[in-house]
Amino acid sequence: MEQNKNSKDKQLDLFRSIDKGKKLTTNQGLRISEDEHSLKAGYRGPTLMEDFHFREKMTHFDHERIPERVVHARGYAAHGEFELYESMAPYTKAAFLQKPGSKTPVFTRFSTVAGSRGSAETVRDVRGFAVKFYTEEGNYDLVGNNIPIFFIQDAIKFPDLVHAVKPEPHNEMPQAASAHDTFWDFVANNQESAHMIMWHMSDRTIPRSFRMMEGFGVHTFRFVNAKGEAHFVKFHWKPKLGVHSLVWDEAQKINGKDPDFHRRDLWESIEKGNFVEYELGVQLIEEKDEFMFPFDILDPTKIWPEEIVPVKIIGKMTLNRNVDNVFAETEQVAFHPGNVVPGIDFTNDPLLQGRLFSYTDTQLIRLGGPNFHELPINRPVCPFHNNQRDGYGRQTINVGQVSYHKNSLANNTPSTSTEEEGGYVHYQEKVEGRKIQARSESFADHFSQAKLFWNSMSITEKKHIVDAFSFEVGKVKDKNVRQQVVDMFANVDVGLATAIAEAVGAEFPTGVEESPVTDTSPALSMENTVKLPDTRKVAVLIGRNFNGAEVESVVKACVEAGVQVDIISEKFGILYGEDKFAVDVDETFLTVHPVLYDALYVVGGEADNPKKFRMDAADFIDEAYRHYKPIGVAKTGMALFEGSDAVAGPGIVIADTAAHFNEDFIAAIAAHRHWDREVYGWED
Ligand code: HDE
Repeated sequence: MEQNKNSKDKQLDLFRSIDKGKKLTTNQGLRISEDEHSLKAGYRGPTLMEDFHFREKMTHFDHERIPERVVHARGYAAHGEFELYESMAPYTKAAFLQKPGSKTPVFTRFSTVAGSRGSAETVRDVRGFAVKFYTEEGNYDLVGNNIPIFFIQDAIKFPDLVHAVKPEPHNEMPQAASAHDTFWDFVANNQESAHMIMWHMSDRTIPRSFRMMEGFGVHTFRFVNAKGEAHFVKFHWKPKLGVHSLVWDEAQKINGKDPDFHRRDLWESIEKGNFVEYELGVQLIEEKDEFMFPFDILDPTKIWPEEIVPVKIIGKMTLNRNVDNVFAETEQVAFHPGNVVPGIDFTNDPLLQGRLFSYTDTQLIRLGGPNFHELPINRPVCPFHNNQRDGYGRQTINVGQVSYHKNSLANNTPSTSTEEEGGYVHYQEKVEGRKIQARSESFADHFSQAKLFWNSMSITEKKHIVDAFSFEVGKVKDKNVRQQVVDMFANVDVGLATAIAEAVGAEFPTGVEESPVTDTSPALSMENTVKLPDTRKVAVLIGRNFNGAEVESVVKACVEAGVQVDIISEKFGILYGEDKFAVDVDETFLTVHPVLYDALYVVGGEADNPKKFRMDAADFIDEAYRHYKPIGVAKTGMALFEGSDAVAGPGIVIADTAAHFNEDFIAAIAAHRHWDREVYGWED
C-alpha cells in the first residue's frame, strides 16, 4: 500500500490526524479528565467561566461553519490519478502531458450549481466537474461542467444569471431548481442562453451517476509547445461507463428517498473497488484556422462539433480513493481556472477572462483570508517560495530577514526562472483595439447550434426535452414569461415551441423564423453512448422457499457481469430456498425503493404477510416498469408480475419463455432503459 502512494497522498499523510485509540486533550495538548460535565459551583449550581475545556470546545463548535460556495455549494469529491496515453509534446510543453504512462495525482469534485450545501442531488441542474492536477510544475485546475457550453457569453452577466436561478429572494423558494419565474424570465430576456437551455432541458442535467456523465472545460484554451507554437484547445472527459441519465419522475422521487444518491453512488463504487474512469480528450484547432468556422471559436455558447473537430483521446483519469474528511478536503478545496502550468494558456473568451478574477476573490471570503493555498488539499506537491507574507491562518514559518524582491541580502532569492528553467511565460498574443463595452458580431447567432442540438436528438430525447420544458415553464406563474419562452424557442424549432405552448397554455408562436439549420451531430445524442452492465444495481425481490438453483445461477451471472445485486425482502435475516440455498437479506421494502435501482429481478416466494409482500412487490414492478427499467421474472415470480400493471415487452425477461434467461437479462440491464416500452403512449 505504502509504495502505491503518489506524491499528493504522501503529502496529505503529514497532515492526517488519527484520533482513534488516543487520549482526549485540549488544543494545547493538555489531557482531559472530564468531558461529560461542565465545571459547576455545586451539583445544582451555575457553570464557571474557569472551565477552559468547556469554553474551548464550545467556541470551536460555534465557529465550525464557513460560508458555502456561492454556486456549486453541494458537491462531492475523490482522489485519483491521471495517466497519459500519448505525448502531447507537439502541442504543449506541459510537463504532465509529455511522457506516455506518466501519472499525475488528481482531486476531482462534482457538484450541482444552484442548490445550497444541504440540498438534494438529483435535481435538474448542470453538474460541476472540477479536476485539480497536482503536477510537478504546480497545480493545474480544469474547472469544468458536464455541459460543453454555458448560459452567457460575458462574465459580467454571471451574477444576474445566478440571482435568477437561485431561490427567489422574497420567499426563498424553490430550492435547487430552475423551474420558477425569475430563471425563465432571465432566459427569455437573455437569448444567448438558448443553446444552453436546450442542454439544460435534456436528460444531461439529470445524470444517473457522476460516473456516467461527460465533463467539459467549456472555454477555448491554448496549448503552447516548446517552440512557442500555439493551438486552440477544448477539453473533454469521457466516462468509460458511457453517458446515462435518470427519468425525471424518478429523479424527483430519489430526492426524497435518498437526497445523497450521487455521493453515495460515488463513495460506494470507490469503497467496493469499482474505480471510476474517464478518458481525457482534446479538440485542437491551429491558430491559423481561428476564423475558419461558422461560429466564433471563442464563444462559450458554442461547441466545436466532434464530427468537424475530432476529439483526440490522450489519457485516463481514475478516481480510486475516497476522502478521509469531507470538510478538510472536499469543502476546503479551492479550484481556479487561472491555475495553469507552462504550456497551457488562456484565450480572450470573455467568460473565461472574468472567471480568472472571480475564483480567488470568492476564496478570500469563503476560506477566510489569503492563505487558503496552504490548506493540505490545496498545496502543490512541488516546492513553493515567494515573498508573500502573513494574513489570517498563516501556517508557513518563513525563515529569514528578507521578504522582498529584488534584494541583495538573500542574494536576490527567491529568484525568477527563465522559460527554459520552467518559468511561466504568457503567450504573446497580439492584441489591439479600442476600449469598448460591446460584443463581437460573431457572437450574435444564438439559435443555429440550439437547432443542431435539437436535430441531433433521438425521438425519445426530443420527447424528454418537451416534457422538461413543459414542467419547468409550467411552474412559471407569470403568463407573460411563459409566452416569451414559447416565442423565444420558436427561433429554434416551431414544432418544439408549439408543443411547449400546448402544454403550458400559451399562444402558439406566430411569425417567428425558425433556424434553418438541418445538420446533425450524432455525438450529441446519448442514444449513441456506450452501454454496459457494469456496476448497474439490481433489486432481487424474494421470499422464503424460492428456487435456489435458478436464483443462484442468475445472481452468479449478474455478479460475473459486474452487476451489483441487492436482496430485498419483507424483513432482514437469512432466507432459505426450497433446496436449502440461503441468501442474506440486504434491504427491506421499507429501507429502499425501486427508484434507487437500475433493474429488478422478481423471484417471489413465501412471506409472513403475503398480501403486503404482493403489494410491495407490485409497487416495485410498476415503478420500475414506468421508468423503462429491465425486469427479470423468475419461474416463481410470475404471479407477482401478473399482479402488477407491467406487461411483457421490451426489457421484460421471463424465465418461463426466455431461451437464455441470464444472457438476455444482462443484455437488458446493459441497455439500461427500454424506451420502446409503451407507458405514456408516446413511443411513436
Ligand atoms: Fe464557476 N464559479 N463561474 N463556472 N464554477 C465557482 O468559485 C464563476 C463557470 C465551476 O467544485 C465559484 O470556488 C464566474 C463556467 C465549477 O469547488 C465562483 C463565471 C464553468 C465550480 C465562480 C463562472 C464553471 C465553480 C463559486 C462566469 C464551467 C465549483 C465557489 C464567468 C466551465 C468548483 C468557487 C468546486 C465555482 C465564478 C462560470 C465551473 C463564484 C464569475 C463557465 C465546477 O468563483
